[in-house]
Amino acid sequence: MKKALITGITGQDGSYLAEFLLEKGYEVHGIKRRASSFNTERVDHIYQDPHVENSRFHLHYGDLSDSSNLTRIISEIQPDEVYNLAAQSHVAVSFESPEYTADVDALGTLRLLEAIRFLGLEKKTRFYQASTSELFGEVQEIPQRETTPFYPRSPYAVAKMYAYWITVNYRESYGMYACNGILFNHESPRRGETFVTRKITRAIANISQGLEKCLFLGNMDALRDWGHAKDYVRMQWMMLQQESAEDFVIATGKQISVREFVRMSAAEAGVELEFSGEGIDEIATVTAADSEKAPGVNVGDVVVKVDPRYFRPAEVETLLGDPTKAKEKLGWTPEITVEEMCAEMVANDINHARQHALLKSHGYDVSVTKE
Ligand code: NDP
Ligand code: GDR
Repeated sequence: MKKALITGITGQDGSYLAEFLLEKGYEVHGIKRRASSFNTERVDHIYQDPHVENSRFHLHYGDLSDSSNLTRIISEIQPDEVYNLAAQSHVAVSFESPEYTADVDALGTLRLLEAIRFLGLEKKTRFYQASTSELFGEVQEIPQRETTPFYPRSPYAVAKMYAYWITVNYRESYGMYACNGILFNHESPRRGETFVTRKITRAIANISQGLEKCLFLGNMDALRDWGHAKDYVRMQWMMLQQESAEDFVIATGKQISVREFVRMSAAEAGVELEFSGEGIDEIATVTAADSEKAPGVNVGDVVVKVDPRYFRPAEVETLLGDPTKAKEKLGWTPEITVEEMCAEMVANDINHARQHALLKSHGYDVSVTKE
């Protein structure tokens, strides 16, 4: 039975990857951080009681900032595959906490690679690094492919650039099977609530059910190549099953703006929007609403505004990936379109919103956490 270690198992990708590897028959180990409250919501459904014989799912306390902890965990598990998905993954937050982001996202990767080497596992353990389209930042070529030069635009992206090159360096220096998946944005109903797609689907759902009045966003002109996390974790595994390690761009090859994603999400919730104004004065007004699907909304309501707080000190305006290499060498193509993904996310958030609305109508005090 193959053993995999996933850092960041409690995150969006970690949870989908753990499900995927369990289905493939792996013994799955994950590193979770100590928190003051439970933080395993995304993997609770696959939790297996460690007291049960033959349990194939194990969680270990750990942190990418702690070398001795990582070395001990890897030494105990002796994994065949390590997927390094843990990171301070929020670009805007990396401007607030640049040093922490560098420690975890850049040096954390080095700590894992060095632990594998130090333990003499460099010929046994295969290593996947969660690299990112943010490396392309101020894009030098459209679309972006494996050979496109990097131009990172945030402390997050700069830290991830170190992680990218140290992974290549350990491959070239020590013959390790170590590779980078340069993944473009990928989302799902499990996406963190402060990333823009989930922030939008959640707010639109809440607004449609009368739980919120207005969604505040930053740069609505930003263009992204959005795929579904389920499609992308499959590719993370495929990259570790080749004869030799190589780096791959994973993307859909299509891009839409943040504004378009808002429009699409609202339409899914039965609300038609018209955008007007420019820059910080841009708003979206309801022009039609399905009273059954969206009882909380009326024609004429202004439901989206711009808040400059969400502008970033340096922005990545446009990202569009070229996944040709992944298609030709690995036979990978994404199966879920952005429209299907958006519909799934809105449906999931409307479900939550309806539950909240029901509780509220029965006198319970439900607050909606926002950023
Ligand atoms: P999430 O933010 O959902 O998950 C990040 C995970 O890392 C969580 O499990 C988090 O733990 C954990 N983590 C954070 N800091 C530490 C630390 N110091 N030590 C140990 N664990 C830590 O990210 P995604 O699942 O979306 O992304 C997975 C990886 O892929 C990340 O590295 C991200 O940068 C990268 N990536 C993501 C893309 C995307 O569009 N989703 C695109 C390209 C790359 P906790 O749950 O406790 O917070
Ligand atoms: P990104 O994702 O920065 O691409 O990083 P995010 O969803 O945060 O932003 C995408 C674009 O939307 C614009 N935007 C807003 N973003 C947020 N979060 N909140 C807002 O209110 C808002 N308004 C507009 C942003 O400016 C940006 O242009 C994600 C993360 O998952 C990284 O870890 C990963 O490496 C990259 O995707 C690929």
